[in-house]
Amino acid sequence: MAKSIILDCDPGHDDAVAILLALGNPDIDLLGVTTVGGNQSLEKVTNNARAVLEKAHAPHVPVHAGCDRPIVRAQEVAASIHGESGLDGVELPVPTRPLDEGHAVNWIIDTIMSHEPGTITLVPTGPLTNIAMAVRMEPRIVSRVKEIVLMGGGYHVGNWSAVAEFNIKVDPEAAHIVFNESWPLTMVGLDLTHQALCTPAVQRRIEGIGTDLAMFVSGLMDFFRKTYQDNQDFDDPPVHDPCTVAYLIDPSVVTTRRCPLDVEIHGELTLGMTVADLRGPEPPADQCHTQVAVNLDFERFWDLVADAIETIG
Ligand SMILES: [Ca+2]
Repeated sequence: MAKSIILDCDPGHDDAVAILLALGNPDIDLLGVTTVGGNQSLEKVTNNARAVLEKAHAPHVPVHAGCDRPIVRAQEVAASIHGESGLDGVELPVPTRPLDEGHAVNWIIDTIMSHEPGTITLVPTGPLTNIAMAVRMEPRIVSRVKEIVLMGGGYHVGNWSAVAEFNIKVDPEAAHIVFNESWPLTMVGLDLTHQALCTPAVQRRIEGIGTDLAMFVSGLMDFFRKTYQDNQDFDDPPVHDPCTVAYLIDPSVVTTRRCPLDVEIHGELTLGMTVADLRGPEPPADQCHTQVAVNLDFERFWDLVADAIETIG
């Protein structure tokens, strides 16, 4: 049976690929997309999410806009990586479906509470503001969610500071709330996603699919490569967000290690750092609800992404 997911995102070049992987893989049932201010303003990322669904012939998928800023801190966007629109480098179609009514936080709560317990997986690939707000408004969602698989953080490196990753750094209080609830949580952080490089060979393969959508993805990757070369000292862009969906499709694509995790919210130099306690033997599942992603099966990951783009057509 397909896994039902809610994708909570801030598209974002890599968020766009995560949406496509969720749409194009038969093992995922994308219940809806919720948006959060992050890579760009809420208005822009919400438009981008709708445009990507339109481009992928999936305007039927609901989109609900959520929080437009972090819980405590001033908003900080990633225009240096994703451009002024949040999805620079391609022409975006105009969405045909009106934006769905209802705040994303309410929709997330209502969707989880109206489905059977243990059937919905939350996949956040932006700042964790919406998820933190949802759990504060309706704590019963914690025991009803199957699991959370999020893109964010890292146990060795950062990208928005020496030790903090963007999604966590811009709303560390939200991340602190989400990491400290008891639901099973997998952190797909930079340690893993920096292995998901869109190399020239990968990009040529995607272009080889030959569809308008494949060329759209390639256009996104051209822009993403340039900003990663200019701002992050990478040759090829790491396509972070779809690693979460790939793990849900096939857990063998991503190896994991169970360990206690927490988020630093007081540090002067370490604000937004995800602190993983990797000492000692791996704790048993009943004593530790969090795990980190470690190794990516690169070939299999890009097979899944390419297959999804081809399937969507
Ligand atoms: Ca994202």
